[in-house]
Amino acid sequence: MSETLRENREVKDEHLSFDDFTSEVLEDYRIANMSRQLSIFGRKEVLTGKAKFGIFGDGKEIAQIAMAKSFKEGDWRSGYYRDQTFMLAAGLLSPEEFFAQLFGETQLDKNPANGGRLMNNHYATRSLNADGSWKDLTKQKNSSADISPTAGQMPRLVGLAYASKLFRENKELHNYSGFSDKGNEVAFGTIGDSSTSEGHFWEAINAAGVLRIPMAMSVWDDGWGISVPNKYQTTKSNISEVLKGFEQDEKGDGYLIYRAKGWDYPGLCKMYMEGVNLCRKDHIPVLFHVSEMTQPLGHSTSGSHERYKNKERLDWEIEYDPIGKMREWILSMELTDEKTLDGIETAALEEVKRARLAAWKSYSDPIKKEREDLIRLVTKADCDCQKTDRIDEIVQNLKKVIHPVRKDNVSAAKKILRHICSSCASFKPLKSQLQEWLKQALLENEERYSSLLYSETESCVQKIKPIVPQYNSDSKIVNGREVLRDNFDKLFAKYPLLLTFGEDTGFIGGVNQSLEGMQDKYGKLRVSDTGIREATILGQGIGLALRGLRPIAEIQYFDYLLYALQTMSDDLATLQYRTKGGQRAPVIIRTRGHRLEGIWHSGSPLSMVINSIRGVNVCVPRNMTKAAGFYNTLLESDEPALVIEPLNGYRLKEKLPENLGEFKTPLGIPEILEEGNDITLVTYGSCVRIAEDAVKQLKDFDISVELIDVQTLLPFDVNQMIVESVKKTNRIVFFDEDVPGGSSAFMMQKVLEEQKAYYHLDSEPRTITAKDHRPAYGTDGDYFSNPNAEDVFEVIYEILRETNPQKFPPIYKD
Ligand SMILES: Cc1ncc(C[n+]2csc(CCOP(=O)(O)OP(=O)(O)O)c2C)c(N)n1
Ligand SMILES: [Mg+2]
Repeated sequence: MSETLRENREVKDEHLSFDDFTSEVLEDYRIANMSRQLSIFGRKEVLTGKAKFGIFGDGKEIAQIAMAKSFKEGDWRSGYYRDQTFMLAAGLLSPEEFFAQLFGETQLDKNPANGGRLMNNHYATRSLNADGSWKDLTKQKNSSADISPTAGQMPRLVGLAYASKLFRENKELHNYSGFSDKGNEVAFGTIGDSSTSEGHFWEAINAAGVLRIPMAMSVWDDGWGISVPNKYQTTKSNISEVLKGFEQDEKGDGYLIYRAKGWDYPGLCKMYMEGVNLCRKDHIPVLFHVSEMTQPLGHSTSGSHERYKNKERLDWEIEYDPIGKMREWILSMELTDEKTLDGIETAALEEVKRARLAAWKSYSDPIKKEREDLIRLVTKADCDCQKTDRIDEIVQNLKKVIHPVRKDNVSAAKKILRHICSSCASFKPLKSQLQEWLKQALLENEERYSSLLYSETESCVQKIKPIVPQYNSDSKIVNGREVLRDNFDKLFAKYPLLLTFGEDTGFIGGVNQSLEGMQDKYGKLRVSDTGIREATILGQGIGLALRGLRPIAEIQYFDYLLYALQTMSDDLATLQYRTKGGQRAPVIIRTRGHRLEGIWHSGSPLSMVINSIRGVNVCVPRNMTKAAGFYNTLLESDEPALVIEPLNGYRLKEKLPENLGEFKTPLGIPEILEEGNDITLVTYGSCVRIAEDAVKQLKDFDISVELIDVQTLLPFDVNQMIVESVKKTNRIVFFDEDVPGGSSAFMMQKVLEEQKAYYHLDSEPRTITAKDHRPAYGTDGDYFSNPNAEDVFEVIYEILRETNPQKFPPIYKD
């Protein structure tokens, strides 16, 4: 055995026999070849029209195989669309599943990552059973669910790695053995070289360095981001070079940074084994920079790389193809002969062809059968109606589609229905049968494509029983912040998995002191300060929640949620939907808003969230008791939520409930705060107090207002009680301090269109909002930018004046 081989054997396992070592290498070679063929055939499937789009992991095979060797049960991946070889090597993907994803297979047993909801190479393992209960995450290898936005995987990676630290260092968590084996899990990240240009990358790298967490980050460096080369992406065109400042110092602080070439199989194996071992054992973050990777098939099926890579580069990519290099290495090490390797290559090719056929059959057969059933249904009747020809034409066209999809069937059925005459005797049963067919098809497709945006388990927010706050004669009157604080105290005691973190959250207990004393009492692992890094504060929450913890991630002010909005919208809000119930992250995002000062503390851009985070509940409590009640509900449920506390309420007096930690504010249930007959006024959050003031002023003028606090915007009035109010008052105004056409318009659409309040209106429905610009500074800036009690008075007075000009004469000059 040569020296190099002996050295390379040490790369693996010193107890491995030569035969075992050889067979492991050859198995790796098989996987690499199979993966390459998957890319080649996958691309063909797109180019021949059987799949819509394809993006593949060709050229990245060998490093991923090496990485997979260190990926153990309980570990987590947060990666991107090049990782098919890693998934194959880790045993988390079969060739059939690869094709199923490419075709858009909706059966979960065939496409467990996403049930046909995402394009190919977007992976996820299933953490949950069908009933929503947790699987034992330590007994399986885990991949968090991929998203397409470059570097979008980074914030969550911080949380996945941070969970190991908590499970190791917080002894109270050691008996949660289904989530972690005392924190011995590593979170593996992967990212493309160009995506390291994103802010999320830098924020996450810094956060993981500060937190000292077991994050094993690999950069797949192929020198390009589509057509844009490294020199436009990275300072010095070298990511590990510029990350040097993060490298471990003599005190042990910082990253271990490793470098290897994407075609160097033994070097990669050695690097990962050493780096991941240290990462796991000592919870040191590690960066693996894998350069000289190739991309033989180009970026994706959308274009060809010959357009932007010159001949020299293309030739280099052929020469340094990692699979070719691995083959050379195997032969140079005399592990086997050419013939055996040829045999492995052929077998890999055959396996891919078989998998492709099987996956296609499984995907297309049910659709073809659906088409046949539809055609049989339509053609069995015989009729001489004028429109029979039109129906025949639709059927003939449907028959002609070579690769039918469900849309073809449903669209044809809808069109045929239009042409079936209602009078013809022989067609009458056909009409009802086809209506029934269509109804069933739409229901099934609703389940396929629109289910599980929100939880559908027994722990969904709708199933948590509300409990009212209880008071007795000597219940204390306290500042609002104390209601929150004392309630959090109960919650930390009640839920060992609960923790909170954010800017100023730990040592001082929050800028508004609603966590005063909590760090002293519950420790730094449960109540902690973070850097100013909103995206990774949220990502920290998502990753922790994915691993079974119950984080409250605090964003200091609502306006600053913009920094985390991409993560909230693309990652958190879509998580359950995009895995079709395979994963969930019931993180609570706690923030405060409404009316502080000026443009960046307006606290009111609700439309910023309600239209971008469907899938996350949005709670807008009017006081701290309501807010505390939301936390109590949410911690019993399995859903994520944003809770916006009313900033000006921390020092307002509230009665301290006796059943702290227990009372529960329901979501989606508005509250009628004042009964009235003339008009319904709908609002939320801090606007409630302004509305109450206006209602009082209007009473003086004999105008009776029914005041409703919606309490949550998502979900919105699930029992449709606002329309009941409109049936009584026949008039409605929606009031908030968002921009015109913002959340007030959202509420209006819900009530007028969904609840059909339109049919009960006697007056024009109105909205009262802030100005288009964000509020100016100071009391006057606020008064002239935001709606106030006078504005509410005037709009309502005007509406009533229209109905009775004598009783309500004009106040101002027109
Ligand atoms: C935020 C965002 N911007 C742009 C894109 C479009 N896009 C997809 S992949 C890609 C290039 C990524 O290059 P790199 O990170 O080097 O990964 P590679 O594809 O080379 O492996 C771009 C620009 C995207 N998905 N997300
Ligand atoms: Mg690249």
